[in-house]
Amino acid sequence: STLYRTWLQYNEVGENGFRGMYRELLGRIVVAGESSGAFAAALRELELGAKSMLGINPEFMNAAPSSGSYLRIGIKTGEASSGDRAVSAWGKEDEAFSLKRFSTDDSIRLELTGGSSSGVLYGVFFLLRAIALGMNPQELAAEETPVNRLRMINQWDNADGSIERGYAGNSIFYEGGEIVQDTSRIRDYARMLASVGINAISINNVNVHEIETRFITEEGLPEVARVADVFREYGIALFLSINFAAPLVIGGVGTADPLDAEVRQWWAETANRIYRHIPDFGGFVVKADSEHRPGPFAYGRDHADGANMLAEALEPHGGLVIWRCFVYNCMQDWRDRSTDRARAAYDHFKPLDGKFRDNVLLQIKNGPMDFQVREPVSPLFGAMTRTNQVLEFQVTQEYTGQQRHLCYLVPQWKQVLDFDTHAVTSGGEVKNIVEGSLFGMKISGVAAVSNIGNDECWTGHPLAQANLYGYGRLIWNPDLSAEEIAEEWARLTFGNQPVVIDKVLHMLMASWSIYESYTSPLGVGWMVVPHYHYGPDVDGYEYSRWGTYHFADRDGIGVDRTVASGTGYTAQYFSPNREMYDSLENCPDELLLFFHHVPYSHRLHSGSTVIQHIYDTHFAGAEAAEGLGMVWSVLKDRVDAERFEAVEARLAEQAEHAKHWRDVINTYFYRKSGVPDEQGRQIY
Ligand code: BDP
Repeated sequence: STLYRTWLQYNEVGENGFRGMYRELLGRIVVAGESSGAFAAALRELELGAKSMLGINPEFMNAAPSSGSYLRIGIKTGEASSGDRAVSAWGKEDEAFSLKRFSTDDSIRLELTGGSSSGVLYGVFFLLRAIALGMNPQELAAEETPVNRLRMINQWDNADGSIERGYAGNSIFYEGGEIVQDTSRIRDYARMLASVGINAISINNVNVHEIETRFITEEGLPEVARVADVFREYGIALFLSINFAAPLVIGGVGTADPLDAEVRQWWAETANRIYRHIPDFGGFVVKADSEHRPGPFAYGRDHADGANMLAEALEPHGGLVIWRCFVYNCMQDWRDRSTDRARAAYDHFKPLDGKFRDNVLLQIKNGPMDFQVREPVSPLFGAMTRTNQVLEFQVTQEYTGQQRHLCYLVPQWKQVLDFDTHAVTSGGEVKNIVEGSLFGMKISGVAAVSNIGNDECWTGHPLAQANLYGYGRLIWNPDLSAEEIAEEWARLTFGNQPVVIDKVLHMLMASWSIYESYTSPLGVGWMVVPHYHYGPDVDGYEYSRWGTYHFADRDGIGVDRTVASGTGYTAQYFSPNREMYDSLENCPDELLLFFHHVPYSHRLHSGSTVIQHIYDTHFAGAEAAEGLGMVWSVLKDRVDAERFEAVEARLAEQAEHAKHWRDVINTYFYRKSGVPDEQGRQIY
């Protein structure tokens, strides 16, 4: 169905899409060299695209014809395919591709060269995308190298088939405690991921239960290897989330102490076993000492001890340890105002800079809290200069409407990547740090929690497909704009009709700010129903142990994180960010309540008071949410019924829930503050 095919619709291309020329070009495909692995997948994809968009079956040949048009595909001479190497040895050049055009008067020849078979695959997806977008073949030329080396997706799927923070059905990987027998949907997913340049995946939840702990046993591994085979075809390395306590839970070792010789031996043997089954296994993702997960703290060891122990076991095989920095006290005493969850990652990890082995990467969430609709950038970026880093985004919309509300997240990610940490005089943007060259990291990149499940459209909300697409495209090239990406996605997904593109683009680009305006204000975050994280509950977390507070009382609201009177979190940033956030005058409005506790009468740069801003944005946000549905309704008959109705239903639900948010938030603050709305609108 059109829902299932996402952005890989491959609709028939008409004459104004250069059908004739493309038919000639793809009619003959010269394949230089051996085509195995991702190269073979690339050829299959070309065949499919040519058939579906152009109605032809390309003739594959191994020598160039003497005349006429053709496409020649090959791997840069002397380059091995990346599939033959451990992921730690991949280079960006392996995944690069070039597309060169040699046209004559009556023919067009294209030469596609990949740095490896993966490069060929990315080049083919580029070419097919160009055809679908209606690009003129006479203008085709490209030279692309991915900016980030590791471009990863994290599945939070559980073996029982459920998905932690999944909003699009059940897992496509597991059912009833086992890996699914029929892997065809996993293959379709691998193909989707490869089409936007993803090259790594972890296939199980970071919270590892006993059942998934067994994935690394002699019984579990042949099953995992079946999945690795599927991803390998598309140049994607497979990782597993592991349980730090595995030696205890399944190993029969009496401890999981990282400095214990028996434990180290157990992990070394486990690594040997894994690589016997999966020779190009990517490595481990580890959530340790976080939200009740086991970790090195239990043994009085630090995170470097824990990560290095695993790294040593994987090192002979070229594997990586991706160690998450989402470490904080989730059992704090809410009456004690001296603790601040925002400080935790930096406080834990900054002192360990330089202590990690070369094959350890620290995975850092984009913000210091937890994927809120608005947060400052994590101060860890730039603060660690001698440690490999991976930035973590959340594509699944846990706190951003759970795929029931429209929220295109690429603009948010873009802001994070463009944020200047000021760690160096110039060029200290987050994108330059995670890309690796600024501090000479051995390997680094970006990871994100996936938003897919076994729903027909993969992502629950059909328009949420744009987030998965956009994530891949953005981390391949962080200099693309959120708008360019949205437009590409809209064209590939719905075709090139101007009015459709125009409306979809408008909806996507407005959506993040709309969602923000009717939910928690001015960067304070949370105010959601505990545990589910959907829908408003202003005090849901206020008197709990999770460390997520807004401190609203009758006089004011916000978290004081300044140096002089607050938690001192602002000092974790480099100057001048430190001073900017610390100052009530200079702190940007959208983050005001993240950094400062202010009276409701405090005047924002925008000119309105905090309380009036809350009222105004909530009225306007609910109205704008309703407006989204009206924009979409214009597209009836221009988008197929299946997709039209699916989106229409979600937008109707969003409009209703936005009103609920508006009323709960406005009423709460009206009752707390006693300040009436200047415009006298109804607040309950
Ligand atoms: C939070 C989620 C929780 C995850 C945790 C994590 O609420 O389900 O396990 O992050 O990242 O956002 O480990």
